[in-house]
Amino acid sequence: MRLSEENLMDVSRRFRREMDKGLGRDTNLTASVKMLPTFVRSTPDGTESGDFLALDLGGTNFRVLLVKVSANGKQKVEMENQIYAIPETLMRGSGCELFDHIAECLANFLDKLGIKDKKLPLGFTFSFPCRQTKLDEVRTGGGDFDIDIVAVINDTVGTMMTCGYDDHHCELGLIVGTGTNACYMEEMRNLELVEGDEGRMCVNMEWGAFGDDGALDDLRTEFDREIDAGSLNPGKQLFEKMISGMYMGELVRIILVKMAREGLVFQGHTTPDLLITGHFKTSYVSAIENQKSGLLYAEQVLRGLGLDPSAEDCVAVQRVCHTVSTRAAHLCAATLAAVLRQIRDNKAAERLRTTIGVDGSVYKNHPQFARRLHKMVRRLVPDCDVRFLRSEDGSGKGAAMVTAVAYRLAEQHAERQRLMEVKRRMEEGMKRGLARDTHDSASVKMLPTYVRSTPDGTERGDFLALDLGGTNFRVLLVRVRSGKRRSVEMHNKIYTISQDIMQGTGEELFDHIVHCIGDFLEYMGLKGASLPLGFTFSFPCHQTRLDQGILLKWTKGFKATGCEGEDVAALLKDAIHRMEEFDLDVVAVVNDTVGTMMTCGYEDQRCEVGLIVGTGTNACYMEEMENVELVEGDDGLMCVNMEWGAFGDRGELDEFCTQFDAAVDERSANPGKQRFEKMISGMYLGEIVRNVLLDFTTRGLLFRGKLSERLKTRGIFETKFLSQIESDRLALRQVRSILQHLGLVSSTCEDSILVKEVCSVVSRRAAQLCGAGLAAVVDKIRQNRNLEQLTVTVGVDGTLYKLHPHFSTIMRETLKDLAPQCDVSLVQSEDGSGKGAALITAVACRLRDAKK
Ligand code: 0WK
Ligand code: 0WK
Ligand code: BGC
Repeated sequence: MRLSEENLMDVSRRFRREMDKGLGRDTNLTASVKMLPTFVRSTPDGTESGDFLALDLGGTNFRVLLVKVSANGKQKVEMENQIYAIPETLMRGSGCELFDHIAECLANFLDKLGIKDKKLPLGFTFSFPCRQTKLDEVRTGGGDFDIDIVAVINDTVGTMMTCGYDDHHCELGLIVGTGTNACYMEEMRNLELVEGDEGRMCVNMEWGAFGDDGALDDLRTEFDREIDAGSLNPGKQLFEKMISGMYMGELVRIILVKMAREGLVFQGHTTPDLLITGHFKTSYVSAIENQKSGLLYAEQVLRGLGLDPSAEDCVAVQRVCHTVSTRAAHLCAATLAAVLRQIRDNKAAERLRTTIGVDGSVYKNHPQFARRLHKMVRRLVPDCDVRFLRSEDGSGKGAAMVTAVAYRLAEQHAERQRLMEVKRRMEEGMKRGLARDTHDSASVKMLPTYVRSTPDGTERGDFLALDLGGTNFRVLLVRVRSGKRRSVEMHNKIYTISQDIMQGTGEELFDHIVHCIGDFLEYMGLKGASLPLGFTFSFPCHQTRLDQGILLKWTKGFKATGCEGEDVAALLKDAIHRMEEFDLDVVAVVNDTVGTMMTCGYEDQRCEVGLIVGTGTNACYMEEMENVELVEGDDGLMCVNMEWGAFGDRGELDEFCTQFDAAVDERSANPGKQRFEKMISGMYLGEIVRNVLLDFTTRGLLFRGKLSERLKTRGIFETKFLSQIESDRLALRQVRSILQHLGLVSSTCEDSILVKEVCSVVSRRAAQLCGAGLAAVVDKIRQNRNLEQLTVTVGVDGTLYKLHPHFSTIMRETLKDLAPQCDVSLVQSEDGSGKGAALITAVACRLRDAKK
């Protein structure tokens, strides 16, 4: 029974070979160590939350658990559990009776907690060898069970997950209890039984069966053979029978019987009790090995078995216990060493740093066993830093974690499916807008902009630019220099556009614009100058040439009369004539997305997309002329202003709209219009949050159900509050000060947490929808050019994109996930679209002068 280090190294090598056989598609069936795929692919990432049920069957105790996982900033897990007996008769009776009993225990538990009506997801720790083809399916040896649960896992997997929750290095799970087994995270490329090579999956090794093919016969002793012969499953689980708690005590007993019969102990006497299987409990072994009280304890046990032991007998018994448990610990260390080498080699690491989650009554109640195991592992694999982490919460917590992760992944998958569908519908909407036959009925208008080329560096001159439609109205003077020292110098002044002017008459609006221009020219000492002008007019305009734009409809709260259906360039010229102070050459009317693309394109030639996420949202991009059916000609490119804010106006997004979106739309200035914009842009996010908070308060989930008058006020929850509340730097108490500003003086800490959660859900959805829309755009450009991989730059502007702490990151992640064949750089525009409008004007002037 004593195994040298050389023996153990040899066992370790044999076991590694068995692992390879188990992993191999062709060799798995004959392998003794089955290396079973578990379909557990990821460990908790801290975002899991919810209530989960868990069953823990297969160890000493059968447990039913309720596990509450919360993820408010600091993840927390609360557990309630109840132990139920599994009578021997049921363990050996019919499967149906066993599962009926389990169901009764579950029902009893739910009753006790008064949660019988709640349909909670359940994770089932079923600690027996199971072949799985997916996480929630099992096929046990001899008979099929198919029950509706979210996850079925082995106790080793549950233990790894339980420990992995506190130590992210944990990638192995070890059980040394009634039985023994281990699992670890294996590279998918090595798992031939499962499709795919990416990432890792947890493998339940079922190492208890090591040696069932004779691999350990030279090491198994006559005592091991006797145990096996007397067991319920002779020839099976041979490694387990050399190690685990179900057999350790029995091994000692059989050895003592032999020694007694050979007169080596108890003066050659045996007793009926000593001859009965199972009468020398495994728990005796560790107690007898105890340095201080072991011998005394040995005497008590032996007297309990009807023996009259001498002091030497007790020492002999203690030595036998030491030998049996040491061999068990060392054999366990040998197989663990093989697994550690596998992981180290998988990572091609010089040194492996890892953690093993451990559970089981032998490991926990037999301190010498644990110590010997640690020591031998470190001797067998000196190039691995191994931490052994005792599982204090049992594998039930791990099962709940697997369920929570499965739920999170299922939710993420469903979310991704939804976003993929949004992308697909946007692609469809783009094609409808581009096509002559379907353009009129299309929601995404895909408006030709007559911007066909980007600056070539020869542009020069002074240009005026107006930037209307965002938060600020700007008048700019842009000085463009060409040649080697080409540069763009800008001077600008911001003017306000009051609500009255936004919603007054068109004449008042354009007179105000011209008044601001006059003020700016004076401020710049350019009174009476006649400069070419580029007009960034950030509303949907139908253009048949660059210097004209028929306003299709107002958005973003503008409602000035007498403008829709009119050429805004003409309206501007009329106002200039009315003013009679200066004359301007209106050369270009451009959308802010186009201006933004141009501004960024001046520095980065790859910039072919413009995106605005501000008061409103929209995008433009360079489309193949042959696809722009509204404009004659098939050569080259033209920038298309998508006006994607209107996506959904024909019901494309109905199933993604919530009651809160409907409430915001109904009370907006343009109900039924700009549905995509109303789910994304700064003008509406605050309102969506306010409506959610109203609903939660009415349902008593917030502010103790007390509505404040201020919270009922439309527009009171500004979108900037979302950016503030979600900023990681902002402590909860500052959230409360924003709530107090909203008249919610008695809000609690919990209220602040929930408000923060609502804000992040609303902004996250907005960023994801934007990412899905952008994925459709860049993939369209890639497909236009039949490219496997596209590299492109997107120029971005808008307050929401610039100020929100997480918007850009979430949008970028969604874009990457939904358009993996596009390498997209998102470049924030620092100079605004006015510069872009001036550059477009400069190009138009260059082309015009070239014709003269
Ligand atoms: C506690 C775990 C359980 C596992 C048991 C093994 O929660 O899933 O089966 O440890 O140890 P045993 O009870 O067999 O000693
Ligand atoms: C700055 C641009 C302007 C655009 C605005 C959008 O210069 O053309 O309309 O961004 O962002 P917002 O001001 O609506 O947040
Ligand atoms: C307008 C677009 C504009 C976008 C961003 C939308 O409401 O329809 O023309 O590009 O807002 O400002």
